[in-house]
Amino acid sequence: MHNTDIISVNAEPYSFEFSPKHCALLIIDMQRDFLEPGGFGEMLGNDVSQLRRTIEPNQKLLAAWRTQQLTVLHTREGHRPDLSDLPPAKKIRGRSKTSIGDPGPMGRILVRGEIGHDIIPELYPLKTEPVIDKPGKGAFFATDLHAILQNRGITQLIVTGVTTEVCVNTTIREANDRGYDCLVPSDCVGSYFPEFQKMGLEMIKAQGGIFGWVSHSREILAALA
Ligand code: TIU
Repeated sequence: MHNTDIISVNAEPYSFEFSPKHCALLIIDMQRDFLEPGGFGEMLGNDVSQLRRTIEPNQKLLAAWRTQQLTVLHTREGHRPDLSDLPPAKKIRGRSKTSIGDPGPMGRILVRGEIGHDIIPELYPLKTEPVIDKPGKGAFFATDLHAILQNRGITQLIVTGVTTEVCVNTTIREANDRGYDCLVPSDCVGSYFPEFQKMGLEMIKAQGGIFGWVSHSREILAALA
């Protein structure tokens, strides 16, 4: 493959054409707090095994992006240790006894620098891959993601990670309004709720691709090969 090639991926609602040089892999919040037992996700009452099936397909896609020396970015949801960027509404939402900033089994929950806040070892970022620390669900809100993408000439995104209807969907909507094309491989995004996984993907590709495209990682890997 040459970086100037235009690649076509089988997708819905129609094929996704992309220029690898201008297309980044954006991996959302594959953090221990969401994917491992004892973290924030499980604390909210969720079954983390629903998310763990996304690890292997993400590893394959990440390996392909690295092999082709294309842009990879990672995000993490979390807050400053002094919690000055944590909205009080987010802190108290859910009326849980334990909430963001409190001690948990993997350090303080969703606090930057804690073990639980970091990315799972299976998908750990390389030093050359920007990590975007975000206080919200969307990766563009209160971060320098848009500037980093613009500086690299990125106009298209393959968006993966967790969870489908929360941080992945919010980020895709933010990206769409900023002019980016987004493709979502369904096997590389996960939700704690099967019905939200299904509808979260439907909502992206409905109405002629109102927010973007949906495909499967095997289609992206086949197109890249
Ligand atoms: N709870 C839930 O589904 N998700 C989050 O809180 N954050 C992300 O989606 N990353």
